[in-house]
Amino acid sequence: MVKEFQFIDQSYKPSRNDLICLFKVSPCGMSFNEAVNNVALESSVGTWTPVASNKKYVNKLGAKVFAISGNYAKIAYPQELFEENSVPNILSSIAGNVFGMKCIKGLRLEDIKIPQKLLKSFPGPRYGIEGYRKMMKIKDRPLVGTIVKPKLGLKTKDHAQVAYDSWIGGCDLVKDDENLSSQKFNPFEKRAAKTLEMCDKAEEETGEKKGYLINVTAEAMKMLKRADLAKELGGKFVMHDIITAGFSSLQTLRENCTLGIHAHRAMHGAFTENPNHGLSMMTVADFARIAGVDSLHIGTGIGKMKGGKKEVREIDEEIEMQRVGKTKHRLAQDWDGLKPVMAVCSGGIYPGHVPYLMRNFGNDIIIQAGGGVHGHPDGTQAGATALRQAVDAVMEGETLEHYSRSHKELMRAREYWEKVQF
Ligand code: CAP
Ligand code: MG
Repeated sequence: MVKEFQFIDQSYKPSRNDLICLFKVSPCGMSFNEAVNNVALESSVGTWTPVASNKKYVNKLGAKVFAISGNYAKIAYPQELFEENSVPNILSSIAGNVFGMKCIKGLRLEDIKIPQKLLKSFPGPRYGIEGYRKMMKIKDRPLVGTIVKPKLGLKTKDHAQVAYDSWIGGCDLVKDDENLSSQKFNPFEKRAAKTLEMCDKAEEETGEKKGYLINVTAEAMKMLKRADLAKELGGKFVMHDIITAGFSSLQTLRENCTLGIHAHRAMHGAFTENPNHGLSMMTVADFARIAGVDSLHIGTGIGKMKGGKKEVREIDEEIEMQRVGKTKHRLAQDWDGLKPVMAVCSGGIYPGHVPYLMRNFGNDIIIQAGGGVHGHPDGTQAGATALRQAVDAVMEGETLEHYSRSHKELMRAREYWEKVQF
């Protein structure tokens, strides 16, 4: 182990061209400085011993630990260390081997700050919030969405019918569940044709724009074929499981598909939930924004999934604002014109949650409920109407209690779920 802390320089002032990482470090069997020095060297140009094959010019690419506060350290990486427009390449350095080293008991990448030139090499969202609003002709209210439930098992005809009932009831968006791709009971091609046909029918009958977020997650070539088919059939959106498929797959989709990209984060909990080890959802959101998703699940602060209000709000700001300030777990970032991503609040949501979500996360969100629509005592259409009514109530400055006196779907939903707490 290198004794001299070659990769620690607290007098170093990071340049505008450095990528900055905020790490929480829990050393194992050595001092904090020794451990963080190892993190810096292993995530940039070094290994456990000096190597004779090294060249002087390589040293300037070495990462520098320039700030240490408690068990947090900030590390600066020259942007030349990374390939432009490649999320997997950056992750393989800053989030690669370092998580498996014996010298740490825990290591958590809390946030990254991306320098301008590297940032500019990424496409960012094609549509984002404004693009979605234009496509859906919805000026300022939250978008109302649902997920077809049960999440797996429905045959294509029934899947399309549930989607149709949701749109007719008042949902703007209907999405596939994260684990529905092209299983035998509901093959992709048939599902795309039937459900987009129902989407068109619902648009005609309601006079409103409707969207189907069809899950194209699959092996890269199959994924692109599916995205092309969705476009051919008049689709506006595709959905992608950005963690299980990976950022390389997401970048392939962004580069080759001109539809709106809805990002699901299934499996993120495997590495975002441990406060002492892994990657924060904030870091995942940074990479999702630069890679070019248009909408991203970020949590709710109130539903069935983990993630407190403060954490979710900070992530919401990170994907929506042009400049974000630093906080304990977040680095300042200038997004330099990259389009804002639409936040998706989903997971155990029902109409009663709507005022909380709009109060805490604003109107530029997709409020999405699966059980909270299809579990309505009067069925899917009434469930969709109740969710839409809840949004309308808040937009009109009314309490749900008062609004539901004249809106029975909402009244029924509130009575039915009023005791549910997560
Ligand atoms: C929600 C959901 C979403 C979660 C994902 C589910 O269904 O379809 O995948 O929201 O979590 O399968 O659980 P319900 P997150 O509305 O029926 O709960 O948004 O936190 O990534
Ligand atoms: Mg789901």
